[in-house]
Amino acid sequence: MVTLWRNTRIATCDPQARVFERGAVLTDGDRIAWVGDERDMPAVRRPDRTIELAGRWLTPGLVDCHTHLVFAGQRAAEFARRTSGSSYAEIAREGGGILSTVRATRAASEDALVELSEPRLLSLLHEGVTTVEIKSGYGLELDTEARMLRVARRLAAQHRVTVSTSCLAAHALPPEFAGRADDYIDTIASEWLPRLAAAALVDTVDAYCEDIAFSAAQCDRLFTAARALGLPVRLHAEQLSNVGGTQVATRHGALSCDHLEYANEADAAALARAGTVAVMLPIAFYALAEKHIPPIDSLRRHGVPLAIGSDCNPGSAPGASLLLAMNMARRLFGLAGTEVLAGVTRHAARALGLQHERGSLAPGLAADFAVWSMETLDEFGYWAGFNPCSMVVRAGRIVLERPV
Ligand code: DI6
Ligand code: FE
Repeated sequence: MVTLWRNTRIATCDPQARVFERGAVLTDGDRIAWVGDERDMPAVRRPDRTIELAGRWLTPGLVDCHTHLVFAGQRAAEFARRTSGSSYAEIAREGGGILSTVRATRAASEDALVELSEPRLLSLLHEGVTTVEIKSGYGLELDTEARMLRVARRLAAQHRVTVSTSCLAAHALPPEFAGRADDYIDTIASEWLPRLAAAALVDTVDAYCEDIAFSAAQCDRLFTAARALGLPVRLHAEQLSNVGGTQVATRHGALSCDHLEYANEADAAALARAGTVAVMLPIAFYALAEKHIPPIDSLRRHGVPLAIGSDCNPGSAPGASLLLAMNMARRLFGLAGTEVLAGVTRHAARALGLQHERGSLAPGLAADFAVWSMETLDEFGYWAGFNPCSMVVRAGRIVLERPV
Protein backbone atom coordinates (compact mmCIF):
# COMPACT_ATOMS: atom_id res chain seq x y z
CA MET A 1 0.00 0.00 0.00
CA VAL A 2 1.28 3.46 -0.93
CA THR A 3 0.60 6.10 1.74
CA LEU A 4 1.08 9.84 1.43
CA TRP A 5 1.95 11.61 4.69
CA ARG A 6 1.46 15.29 4.04
CA ASN A 7 1.22 18.76 5.54
CA THR A 8 4.24 18.15 7.72
CA ARG A 9 7.59 19.73 8.45
CA ILE A 10 10.33 17.16 8.01
CA ALA A 11 13.77 16.79 9.57
CA THR A 12 15.29 14.00 7.46
CA CYS A 13 18.36 13.63 9.75
CA ASP A 14 20.26 12.55 6.61
CA PRO A 15 23.96 13.47 6.27
CA GLN A 16 22.98 16.90 4.87
CA ALA A 17 20.43 17.34 7.70
CA ARG A 18 17.86 18.39 5.10
CA VAL A 19 14.67 20.02 6.37
CA PHE A 20 11.44 20.46 4.36
CA GLU A 21 9.05 23.08 5.72
CA ARG A 22 6.24 21.95 3.39
CA GLY A 23 7.17 18.34 3.36
CA ALA A 24 5.60 15.05 2.40
CA VAL A 25 6.62 11.42 2.60
CA LEU A 26 5.46 8.59 0.37
CA THR A 27 5.73 5.13 1.87
CA ASP A 28 5.30 1.90 -0.03
CA GLY A 29 4.66 -0.93 2.41
CA ASP A 30 7.39 -0.86 5.05
CA ARG A 31 9.78 1.37 3.05
CA ILE A 32 10.11 5.05 2.25
CA ALA A 33 9.50 5.59 -1.46
CA TRP A 34 10.05 9.34 -1.57
CA VAL A 35 10.59 12.29 0.79
CA GLY A 36 10.81 15.99 0.04
CA ASP A 37 8.95 19.23 -0.59
CA GLU A 38 5.36 18.34 -1.53
CA ARG A 39 5.53 20.56 -4.64
CA ASP A 40 8.30 18.33 -6.02
CA MET A 41 6.41 15.11 -5.46
CA PRO A 42 6.46 12.81 -8.51
CA ALA A 43 2.97 12.68 -10.02
CA VAL A 44 3.31 9.05 -11.04
CA ARG A 45 2.73 7.65 -7.56
CA ARG A 46 -1.01 7.57 -6.80
CA PRO A 47 -1.33 7.03 -3.04
CA ASP A 48 -3.86 4.50 -1.75
CA ARG A 49 -4.43 6.68 1.30
CA THR A 50 -3.44 10.12 2.58
CA ILE A 51 -2.63 11.06 6.19
CA GLU A 52 -2.80 14.77 7.09
CA LEU A 53 -0.32 15.79 9.78
CA ALA A 54 -1.52 19.37 10.43
CA GLY A 55 1.90 21.01 10.16
CA ARG A 56 3.48 18.86 12.87
CA TRP A 57 7.18 17.94 12.73
CA LEU A 58 8.19 14.53 11.41
CA THR A 59 11.55 12.85 12.13
CA PRO A 60 12.96 9.36 11.73
CA GLY A 61 11.86 6.97 14.48
CA LEU A 62 14.28 7.48 17.36
CA VAL A 63 17.04 4.97 18.06
CA ASP A 64 18.02 4.23 21.66
CA CYS A 65 21.48 2.77 21.06
CA HIS A 66 22.39 1.83 24.66
CA THR A 67 20.08 0.12 27.16
CA HIS A 68 20.23 -2.62 29.77
CA LEU A 69 16.45 -2.77 29.96
CA VAL A 70 16.13 -6.52 30.62
CA PHE A 71 16.67 -7.09 34.35
CA ALA A 72 14.84 -8.09 37.51
CA GLY A 73 14.56 -6.16 40.77
CA GLN A 74 15.61 -2.61 41.58
CA ARG A 75 18.38 -0.90 43.55
CA ALA A 76 16.59 1.93 45.32
CA ALA A 77 18.49 1.23 48.54
CA GLU A 78 21.79 1.82 46.71
CA PHE A 79 20.46 5.05 45.28
CA ALA A 80 19.62 6.16 48.83
CA ARG A 81 23.18 5.32 49.94
CA ARG A 82 24.64 7.26 47.05
CA THR A 83 22.53 10.32 47.80
CA SER A 84 24.04 10.28 51.28
CA GLY A 85 27.63 10.04 50.12
CA SER A 86 28.60 6.45 49.11
CA SER A 87 30.08 6.05 45.65
CA TYR A 88 29.03 3.66 42.86
CA ALA A 89 32.49 2.03 42.92
CA GLU A 90 32.40 1.57 46.71
CA ILE A 91 29.04 -0.23 46.54
CA ALA A 92 30.28 -2.38 43.64
CA ARG A 93 33.40 -3.42 45.58
CA GLU A 94 31.22 -4.57 48.49
CA GLY A 95 29.42 -7.02 46.15
CA GLY A 96 26.39 -4.80 45.56
CA GLY A 97 25.87 -2.88 42.34
CA ILE A 98 25.74 -5.01 39.19
CA LEU A 99 26.06 -8.24 41.22
CA SER A 100 22.93 -7.43 43.16
CA THR A 101 20.96 -7.25 39.89
CA VAL A 102 22.70 -10.46 38.75
CA ARG A 103 21.25 -12.30 41.77
CA ALA A 104 17.72 -11.05 41.00
CA THR A 105 18.01 -11.74 37.26
CA ARG A 106 19.38 -15.28 37.67
CA ALA A 107 16.35 -16.06 39.84
CA ALA A 108 13.83 -14.78 37.27
CA SER A 109 12.24 -16.97 34.58
CA GLU A 110 12.22 -15.97 30.92
CA ASP A 111 8.50 -15.13 31.10
CA ALA A 112 9.03 -13.05 34.24
CA LEU A 113 11.85 -11.11 32.58
CA VAL A 114 9.66 -10.37 29.55
CA GLU A 115 6.92 -9.08 31.82
CA LEU A 116 9.31 -6.97 33.93
CA SER A 117 11.01 -5.46 30.89
CA GLU A 118 7.89 -4.58 28.89
CA PRO A 119 6.94 -1.39 30.78
CA ARG A 120 10.44 -0.01 30.26
CA LEU A 121 10.35 -0.83 26.56
CA LEU A 122 6.89 0.72 26.23
CA SER A 123 8.07 3.88 27.95
CA LEU A 124 10.67 4.27 25.20
CA LEU A 125 8.25 3.40 22.40
CA HIS A 126 5.84 6.12 23.58
CA GLU A 127 8.67 8.60 23.07
CA GLY A 128 8.98 7.83 19.36
CA VAL A 129 11.66 5.15 19.69
CA THR A 130 11.40 2.51 16.95
CA THR A 131 14.82 0.86 17.36
CA VAL A 132 16.40 -0.12 20.65
CA GLU A 133 19.62 -1.83 21.63
CA ILE A 134 19.36 -4.28 24.55
CA LYS A 135 22.32 -5.76 26.42
CA SER A 136 22.75 -8.91 28.46
CA GLY A 137 25.16 -8.62 31.38
CA TYR A 138 23.09 -9.50 34.44
CA GLY A 139 23.52 -13.26 34.00
CA LEU A 140 27.30 -13.70 33.99
CA GLU A 141 26.65 -17.42 33.45
CA LEU A 142 25.82 -18.94 30.09
CA ASP A 143 22.21 -19.90 30.88
CA THR A 144 21.13 -16.52 32.18
CA GLU A 145 23.03 -14.56 29.53
CA ALA A 146 21.23 -16.63 26.89
CA ARG A 147 17.91 -16.11 28.69
CA MET A 148 18.35 -12.33 28.72
CA LEU A 149 19.15 -12.29 25.00
CA ARG A 150 16.15 -14.53 24.22
CA VAL A 151 14.00 -12.07 26.17
CA ALA A 152 15.34 -9.25 23.97
CA ARG A 153 14.42 -11.25 20.85
CA ARG A 154 10.96 -11.98 22.26
CA LEU A 155 10.37 -8.29 22.99
CA ALA A 156 11.17 -7.60 19.34
CA ALA A 157 8.71 -10.26 18.20
CA GLN A 158 5.92 -9.08 20.51
CA HIS A 159 6.23 -5.31 20.05
CA ARG A 160 6.56 -3.01 17.08
CA VAL A 161 10.24 -2.29 17.50
CA THR A 162 13.56 -3.30 16.00
CA VAL A 163 15.91 -4.72 18.63
CA SER A 164 19.67 -5.00 18.34
CA THR A 165 21.29 -7.22 21.00
CA SER A 166 24.68 -6.92 22.67
CA CYS A 167 26.33 -9.68 24.67
CA LEU A 168 27.73 -7.95 27.75
CA ALA A 169 28.86 -11.06 29.65
CA ALA A 170 32.04 -9.07 30.46
CA HIS A 171 30.08 -6.65 32.66
CA ALA A 172 31.33 -7.75 36.10
CA LEU A 173 33.23 -10.72 37.52
CA PRO A 174 30.76 -13.38 38.71
CA PRO A 175 31.37 -14.99 42.13
CA GLU A 176 32.14 -18.35 40.43
CA PHE A 177 35.26 -16.77 38.92
CA ALA A 178 36.40 -14.72 41.95
CA GLY A 179 40.11 -13.92 41.55
CA ARG A 180 40.13 -15.43 38.03
CA ALA A 181 39.16 -12.59 35.71
CA ASP A 182 41.41 -13.86 32.90
CA ASP A 183 39.77 -17.29 33.05
CA TYR A 184 36.37 -15.64 32.92
CA ILE A 185 37.27 -13.67 29.79
CA ASP A 186 38.66 -16.84 28.16
CA THR A 187 35.48 -18.75 29.02
CA ILE A 188 33.29 -16.08 27.41
CA ALA A 189 35.58 -15.89 24.39
CA SER A 190 36.03 -19.58 23.71
CA GLU A 191 32.81 -21.16 25.02
CA TRP A 192 29.95 -18.72 25.48
CA LEU A 193 30.28 -16.40 22.48
CA PRO A 194 30.45 -19.21 19.90
CA ARG A 195 27.32 -20.82 21.37
CA LEU A 196 25.35 -17.60 21.75
CA ALA A 197 26.36 -16.53 18.25
CA ALA A 198 25.37 -19.91 16.80
CA ALA A 199 21.93 -19.44 18.39
CA ALA A 200 21.69 -16.06 16.58
CA LEU A 201 21.29 -14.25 19.90
CA VAL A 202 24.15 -11.78 19.52
CA ASP A 203 24.37 -8.80 17.17
CA THR A 204 27.31 -7.10 18.92
CA VAL A 205 29.81 -7.81 21.71
CA ASP A 206 30.16 -5.25 24.49
CA ALA A 207 32.30 -5.09 27.65
CA TYR A 208 32.80 -2.88 30.69
CA CYS A 209 36.36 -1.58 30.71
CA GLU A 210 37.03 -0.03 34.10
CA ASP A 211 39.07 -0.42 37.31
CA ILE A 212 36.09 -2.10 38.94
CA ALA A 213 35.44 -4.34 35.92
CA PHE A 214 37.81 -5.52 33.12
CA SER A 215 41.17 -4.22 31.93
CA ALA A 216 41.92 -2.96 28.44
CA ALA A 217 44.07 -6.06 27.81
CA GLN A 218 41.18 -8.34 28.78
CA CYS A 219 38.77 -6.45 26.51
CA ASP A 220 41.36 -6.73 23.73
CA ARG A 221 41.33 -10.57 24.02
CA LEU A 222 37.56 -10.70 24.12
CA PHE A 223 37.29 -8.49 21.03
CA THR A 224 39.78 -10.59 19.09
CA ALA A 225 37.52 -13.61 19.69
CA ALA A 226 34.38 -11.65 18.84
CA ARG A 227 35.77 -10.48 15.53
CA ALA A 228 36.96 -13.97 14.65
CA LEU A 229 33.28 -14.93 14.92
CA GLY A 230 32.36 -12.02 12.65
CA LEU A 231 30.73 -10.03 15.46
CA PRO A 232 31.21 -6.25 15.70
CA VAL A 233 32.27 -4.79 19.05
CA ARG A 234 31.55 -1.75 21.21
CA LEU A 235 32.74 -0.75 24.66
CA HIS A 236 31.78 0.94 27.94
CA ALA A 237 34.93 3.07 28.04
CA GLU A 238 36.41 5.75 30.30
CA GLN A 239 33.27 6.19 32.42
CA LEU A 240 34.85 6.56 35.87
CA SER A 241 38.53 6.73 34.93
CA ASN A 242 40.76 6.40 31.86
CA VAL A 243 42.10 2.87 31.57
CA GLY A 244 42.79 2.78 27.83
CA GLY A 245 39.58 1.13 26.62
CA THR A 246 38.97 3.56 23.78
CA GLN A 247 42.40 2.86 22.29
CA VAL A 248 41.76 -0.88 22.31
CA ALA A 249 38.19 -0.66 21.03
CA THR A 250 39.08 1.63 18.14
CA ARG A 251 41.88 -0.75 17.09
CA HIS A 252 39.12 -3.33 16.69
CA GLY A 253 37.03 -0.90 14.60
CA ALA A 254 34.40 -0.63 17.36
CA LEU A 255 30.96 0.59 16.31
CA SER A 256 30.85 2.80 19.41
CA CYS A 257 32.55 3.75 22.64
CA ASP A 258 30.07 4.69 25.33
CA HIS A 259 30.21 7.04 28.37
CA LEU A 260 33.70 8.55 27.69
CA GLU A 261 33.61 11.02 30.61
CA TYR A 262 37.37 10.54 31.13
CA ALA A 263 38.35 10.23 27.46
CA ASN A 264 41.15 12.54 26.32
CA GLU A 265 42.35 14.23 23.14
CA ALA A 266 44.19 11.12 21.92
CA ASP A 267 41.01 9.09 22.46
CA ALA A 268 38.99 11.58 20.41
CA ALA A 269 41.56 11.31 17.60
CA ALA A 270 41.40 7.49 17.76
CA LEU A 271 37.58 7.53 17.60
CA ALA A 272 37.71 9.79 14.54
CA ARG A 273 40.28 7.62 12.77
CA ALA A 274 38.27 4.47 13.37
CA GLY A 275 34.91 6.05 12.49
CA THR A 276 33.65 4.98 15.92
CA VAL A 277 30.56 6.71 17.36
CA ALA A 278 30.89 8.38 20.79
CA VAL A 279 27.75 7.56 22.78
CA MET A 280 26.88 10.04 25.54
CA LEU A 281 24.92 8.68 28.52
CA PRO A 282 24.05 11.77 30.57
CA ILE A 283 21.43 10.06 32.76
CA ALA A 284 24.20 7.89 34.25
CA PHE A 285 26.39 10.98 34.67
CA TYR A 286 23.50 12.70 36.46
CA ALA A 287 22.39 9.78 38.64
CA LEU A 288 25.96 9.12 39.80
CA ALA A 289 26.46 12.85 40.45
CA GLU A 290 29.59 12.72 38.30
CA LYS A 291 31.55 15.93 37.84
CA HIS A 292 33.84 15.10 34.94
CA ILE A 293 32.17 16.00 31.64
CA PRO A 294 33.06 14.09 28.41
CA PRO A 295 35.49 16.04 26.17
CA ILE A 296 32.73 17.33 23.89
CA ASP A 297 34.77 20.07 22.23
CA SER A 298 37.57 17.75 21.42
CA LEU A 299 35.13 15.15 20.02
CA ARG A 300 33.54 17.87 17.88
CA ARG A 301 36.89 19.17 16.67
CA HIS A 302 37.89 15.69 15.52
CA GLY A 303 34.51 15.23 13.80
CA VAL A 304 33.50 12.21 15.93
CA PRO A 305 29.78 11.41 15.49
CA LEU A 306 27.97 11.92 18.82
CA ALA A 307 25.03 9.75 19.82
CA ILE A 308 22.89 9.77 22.97
CA GLY A 309 21.42 6.77 24.78
CA SER A 310 19.16 6.30 27.79
CA ASP A 311 21.43 3.65 29.41
CA CYS A 312 18.24 2.35 31.07
CA ASN A 313 19.55 0.15 33.93
CA PRO A 314 18.72 -0.35 37.62
CA GLY A 315 22.03 1.04 38.92
CA SER A 316 23.45 4.10 37.23
CA ALA A 317 20.48 5.15 35.10
CA PRO A 318 17.19 4.09 36.64
CA GLY A 319 14.50 5.16 34.20
CA ALA A 320 13.55 4.61 30.60
CA SER A 321 13.50 7.95 28.82
CA LEU A 322 15.52 8.90 25.77
CA LEU A 323 13.88 12.33 25.76
CA LEU A 324 15.21 12.99 29.25
CA ALA A 325 18.68 11.87 28.14
CA MET A 326 18.44 14.41 25.28
CA ASN A 327 17.51 17.15 27.72
CA MET A 328 20.42 16.26 29.99
CA ALA A 329 22.83 16.08 27.04
CA ARG A 330 21.95 19.70 26.31
CA ARG A 331 21.85 21.08 29.84
CA LEU A 332 24.73 19.06 31.37
CA PHE A 333 27.02 18.52 28.35
CA GLY A 334 26.19 21.61 26.28
CA LEU A 335 25.01 19.80 23.14
CA ALA A 336 22.89 21.77 20.66
CA GLY A 337 19.35 20.84 19.66
CA THR A 338 20.58 19.75 16.22
CA GLU A 339 23.27 17.61 17.86
CA VAL A 340 20.86 15.75 20.13
CA LEU A 341 18.47 15.10 17.24
CA ALA A 342 21.27 13.64 15.09
CA GLY A 343 22.42 11.81 18.23
CA VAL A 344 19.20 9.81 18.58
CA THR A 345 18.70 9.22 14.85
CA ARG A 346 21.49 8.99 12.28
CA HIS A 347 24.44 8.65 14.66
CA ALA A 348 22.61 6.28 17.00
CA ALA A 349 21.75 4.01 14.04
CA ARG A 350 25.41 4.07 13.06
CA ALA A 351 26.38 3.03 16.62
CA LEU A 352 24.38 -0.15 15.89
CA GLY A 353 25.69 -0.57 12.34
CA LEU A 354 22.15 0.10 11.05
CA GLN A 355 22.72 3.46 9.33
CA HIS A 356 21.90 2.06 5.89
CA GLU A 357 18.48 0.88 7.10
CA ARG A 358 17.28 3.35 9.73
CA GLY A 359 17.99 6.59 11.56
CA SER A 360 17.29 8.92 8.62
CA LEU A 361 14.60 9.50 6.02
CA ALA A 362 15.50 8.61 2.44
CA PRO A 363 14.06 6.41 -0.31
CA GLY A 364 14.64 2.73 0.37
CA LEU A 365 15.03 3.11 4.13
CA ALA A 366 12.62 1.69 6.70
CA ALA A 367 9.36 3.65 6.97
CA ASP A 368 9.86 4.28 10.70
CA PHE A 369 9.08 7.79 11.88
CA ALA A 370 7.79 9.88 14.74
CA VAL A 371 5.49 12.92 14.59
CA TRP A 372 5.93 15.74 17.11
CA SER A 373 3.67 18.51 18.41
CA MET A 374 6.39 21.15 18.41
CA GLU A 375 6.87 24.60 16.93
CA THR A 376 10.58 24.32 16.37
CA LEU A 377 13.22 21.61 16.12
CA ASP A 378 15.03 23.37 18.93
CA GLU A 379 12.44 21.82 21.25
CA PHE A 380 14.37 18.52 21.01
CA GLY A 381 16.17 18.33 24.34
CA TYR A 382 14.38 21.40 25.67
CA TRP A 383 11.51 19.65 27.44
CA ALA A 384 12.37 17.83 30.66
CA GLY A 385 9.73 15.31 31.74
CA PHE A 386 7.27 16.21 28.98
CA ASN A 387 6.68 14.09 25.88
CA PRO A 388 5.61 15.95 22.70
CA CYS A 389 5.48 12.77 20.53
CA SER A 390 1.99 12.49 19.04
CA MET A 391 2.33 9.62 16.54
CA VAL A 392 4.67 6.73 15.88
CA VAL A 393 4.84 5.02 12.49
CA ARG A 394 6.68 1.75 12.17
CA ALA A 395 7.18 -0.20 8.94
CA GLY A 396 4.70 2.18 7.27
CA ARG A 397 1.91 1.62 9.83
CA ILE A 398 0.65 3.92 12.58
CA VAL A 399 1.44 2.02 15.79
CA LEU A 400 0.75 4.75 18.33
CA GLU A 401 -1.25 7.98 18.56
CA ARG A 402 -1.19 10.20 21.63
CA PRO A 403 -3.17 13.37 22.27
CA VAL A 404 -0.59 16.17 22.55
N1 DI6 B 1 27.96 1.18 32.96
C1 DI6 B 1 26.73 1.55 33.28
O1 DI6 B 1 26.35 2.68 33.29
C2 DI6 B 1 25.94 0.36 33.56
N2 DI6 B 1 26.85 -0.68 33.22
C3 DI6 B 1 28.00 -0.16 32.93
O2 DI6 B 1 28.95 -0.85 32.62
C4 DI6 B 1 25.52 0.22 34.97
C5 DI6 B 1 24.94 -1.12 35.24
C6 DI6 B 1 24.48 -1.27 36.67
O3 DI6 B 1 24.91 -0.58 37.58
O4 DI6 B 1 23.63 -2.16 36.86
FE1 FE C 1 25.65 0.91 30.11
